[in-house]
Amino acid sequence: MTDISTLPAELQGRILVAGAGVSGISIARMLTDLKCTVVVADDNETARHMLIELVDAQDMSTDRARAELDTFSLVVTSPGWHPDSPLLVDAHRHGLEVVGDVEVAWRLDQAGVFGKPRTWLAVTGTNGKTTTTAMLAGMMNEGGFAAKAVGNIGLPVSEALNAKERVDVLVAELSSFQLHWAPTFTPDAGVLLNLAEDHIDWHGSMREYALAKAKVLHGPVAVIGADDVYLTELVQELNIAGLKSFTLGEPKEDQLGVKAGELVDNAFSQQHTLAPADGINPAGPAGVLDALAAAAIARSQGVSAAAIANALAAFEVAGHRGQVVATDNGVDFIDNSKATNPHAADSALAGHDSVIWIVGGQLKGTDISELVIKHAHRIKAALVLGVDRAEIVAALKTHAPAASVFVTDLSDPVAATKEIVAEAFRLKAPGDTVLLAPAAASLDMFKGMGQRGDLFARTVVETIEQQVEEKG
Ligand code: UMA
Repeated sequence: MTDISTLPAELQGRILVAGAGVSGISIARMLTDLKCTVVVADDNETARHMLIELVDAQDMSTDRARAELDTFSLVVTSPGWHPDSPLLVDAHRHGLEVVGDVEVAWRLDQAGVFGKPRTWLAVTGTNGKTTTTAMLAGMMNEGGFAAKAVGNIGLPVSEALNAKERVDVLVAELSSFQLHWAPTFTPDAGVLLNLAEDHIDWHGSMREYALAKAKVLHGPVAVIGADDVYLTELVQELNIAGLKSFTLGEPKEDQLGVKAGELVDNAFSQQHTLAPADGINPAGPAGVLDALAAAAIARSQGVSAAAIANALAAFEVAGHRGQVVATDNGVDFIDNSKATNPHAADSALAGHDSVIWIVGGQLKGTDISELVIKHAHRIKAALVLGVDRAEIVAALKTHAPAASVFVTDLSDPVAATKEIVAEAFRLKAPGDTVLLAPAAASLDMFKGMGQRGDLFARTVVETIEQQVEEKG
């Protein structure tokens, strides 16, 4: 059993865990397993009570925790907590350190609490994080490492550290929130894929958001997407030593890229061919970029070209990231519910000539105008839903006047989806693509982007079945 006096000093006192969600449960469990004294605070009483059924911790309301701040030695916040939350603001005022679950797991791992410290490979960026993380975990496993995809992808980092079977390599998908709360976290290798406006309402500005993400570049291996102008300018300013990058073009020195249809590593070896660019799942430039990013980090850890090629051949993209969910009379229906910001919707819209675009939800402080201007020529119709619909309709009227615009004011997820899908069927003609790529988060109406995509797919399939029945 761990002797508590060997833990970092801030973990020896009474620890306040803010949030009883996925991260809160996992970090509270890890800390109580180490015999730390843990109190969990959450605005939601039911969530708190569920947590203490699972974990040997005390729970209290957020207000009470605020009143007792003097009794704590550290606050471990869940990533979704806004830095302006009264509890966190007061904690700072009391001189208490506030960190996230990733930071705590990292400190404990570095202190040797779980045996030999693990290898941490960090993946972040505005889009493509989950796919890249999953690809990289596949490559590391294929290369003979005991690796696991953790973090924002769903499995909390602390759970992987606590797992019975030792995980040697943590392939961590990290959100800007998690990085914001991880002040000293330094991965062995990190990749920043791309940067576009997202979560501005949380971070306060694009720059703060970008700087949080850039924390993954502070370790011995740092990789960025070279085709992203904002990102390349930012890293020039940050002056990061030994930077490597990846591009869809032919690789220059210190780059991975594409040459004669092959992914080529010219960063960790010289013009070394890794795998064919064709056939990568998901198809299209975004998938190739994710594969290059994952390959860069895998190569930095010594994974062979053959292992990378095998992992890519076996890789299948997770749901809601651009699957064709149905085809009807020459019209593809595509579920890219994962496009929760304009940057992701940009990749989803690219490549289609005539789109019936299902758009809307929570814009999170981002501006959709640029996206509408860029794709105006391909938007045949826009079917708009969600809390920020007025702003989206205004952008469409100004920047895509030729597009027909339909708006649903319904907020019930099933009813709104039915209305939108019925309109799509009314408008569609052979050659069109009906694309769910909302450029916005889903939580104003749906349980998450998964439910939004599932409802869309189900409603489309049911409509087609109904039409077949009516004809038959
Ligand atoms: N809460 C309060 N007061 C607040 C805010 C939250 O009491 O002011 C409570 C809620 O009642 C709830 C808990 O805190 O019980 C939720 O905490 P959380 O929002 O941090 O969510 P978790 O369940 O801990 O999940 C988090 C990530 N969520 C967010 O970053 C919002 C999950 O990413 C991640 O998979 C999980 O940790 C494990 O690491 C999800 C996500 O949406 C997928 N991420 C964003 C994205 O991908 O865009 C960043």
